[in-house]
Amino acid sequence: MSQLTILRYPDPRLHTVAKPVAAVDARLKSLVQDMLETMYEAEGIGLAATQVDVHERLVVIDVSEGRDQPLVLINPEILWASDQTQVNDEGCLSVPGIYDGVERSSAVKVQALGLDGKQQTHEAEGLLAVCIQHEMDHLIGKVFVQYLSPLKRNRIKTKMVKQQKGE
Ligand code: K2U
Ligand code: ZN
Repeated sequence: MSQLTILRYPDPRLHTVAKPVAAVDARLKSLVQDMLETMYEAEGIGLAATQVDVHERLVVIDVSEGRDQPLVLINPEILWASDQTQVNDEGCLSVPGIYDGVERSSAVKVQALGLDGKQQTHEAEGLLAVCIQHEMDHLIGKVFVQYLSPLKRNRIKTKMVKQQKGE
């Protein structure tokens, strides 16, 4: 297993639209393990393949207290999202140190392949629902700061660029 480099906003590669995973094979299973190691090390509760510059429809999530219940979603599709919404403070491993409110559906039903290659369906609410929606945004090239005002987004972009220049 190895730790992967997480792309930092405003890296344009974060805006790549991911393609479907073609096969749940040894390559993919190795990538999943590397993504989980990277997520746990970064103290995240989710990570999308887009964030590690792999542009395939794959996310890993673990919202458990014990950080020992990983959820792997391959080719995830949202089947249903509640009309009821909630504003939650969100962060992102690709936008370190930035947190702001984002409105999302309070509950979702998602279908995906598991690591066994079999179709599975998950009904989620609360933090898991937020995380699933956040990660699936990554797969279509969307970063949570795009829900914020242009003023806020430009300030965040300037801050991230300075951070990466070591200023
Ligand atoms: O995609 C990512 O960068 C992972 C996010 C997922 C996430 C964002 C917003 C709300 C829930 C999950 C990171 O885990 S951001 C760090 C974090 C950790 C715990 C709770 C919220 C955010
Ligand atoms: Zn993120």
